[in-house]
Amino acid sequence: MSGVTHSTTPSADVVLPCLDEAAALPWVLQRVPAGWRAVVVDNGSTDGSADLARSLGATVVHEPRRGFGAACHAGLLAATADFVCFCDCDASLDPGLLPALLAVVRDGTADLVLGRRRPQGAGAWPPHARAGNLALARMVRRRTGLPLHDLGPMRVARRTMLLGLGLTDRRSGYPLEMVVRAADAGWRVAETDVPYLPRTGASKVTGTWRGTWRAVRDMRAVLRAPAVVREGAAR
Ligand SMILES: Nc1nc2c(ncn2[C@@H]2O[C@H](COP(=O)(O)OP(=O)(O)OP(=O)(O)O)[C@@H](O)[C@H]2O)c(=O)[nH]1
Ligand SMILES: [Mg+2]
Repeated sequence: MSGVTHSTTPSADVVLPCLDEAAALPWVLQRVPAGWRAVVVDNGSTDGSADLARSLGATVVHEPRRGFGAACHAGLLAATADFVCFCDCDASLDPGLLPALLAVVRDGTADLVLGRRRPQGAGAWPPHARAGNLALARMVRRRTGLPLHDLGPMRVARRTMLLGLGLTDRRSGYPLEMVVRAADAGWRVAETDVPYLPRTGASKVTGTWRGTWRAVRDMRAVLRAPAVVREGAAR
């Protein structure tokens, strides 16, 4: 692996929200593209995730406030690169796929690219989570007019544009709020297929009823919120 960043290689920070993902971290971090920075946002892990991530070369940011959105947003605020990527830290998604997503933003085809999850194997996506996600995607299509099929956590956009969205959700509604506000700001949003693998370690959200219920509650709140018009948010 070379640490040299070639001038044609765009700089990118990969935000990895992390709550007790020590079992998955080695697999995830070794797949972050060479020359890109891994920003692991430790959300109060008690399994040594922060120390492990640091020992594997990642930048570690601490976010004491629990919640997927709190972790993602702390990572966005800590990022410095032109492009920011988001990827779950549970080995369900391969960060090695991110350059293909980034290329779509970089060549000007889209402002935000989402990885559309394509489950690999029976354990990758429980049926209730899949059904819920399909229903959610339908609501998002109706709300935004965007032809989306998934609201996956793997995504890429320009850092300054993401900051301009003024995202406020700090829980499970964060990924949905990002898409809704991007649509309201006139962004072009694209999807790219990505394989979705069974996660490493115990399921916290989609594999549990409590986690799923919380996610649905947070997302309904985002869909009910009135559109926010922000001056200069488009670029
Ligand atoms: N659930 C949850 N995940 C968090 C939090 N903070 C950071 N994360 C990380 O966010 C990513 C997504 O969470 P996951 O638990 O994988 O959520 P999911 O993919 O919907 O569901 P499972 O994989 O079935 O648990 C993982 O890398 C978590 O470690 C938090 O407060 N809650
Ligand atoms: Mg997961």
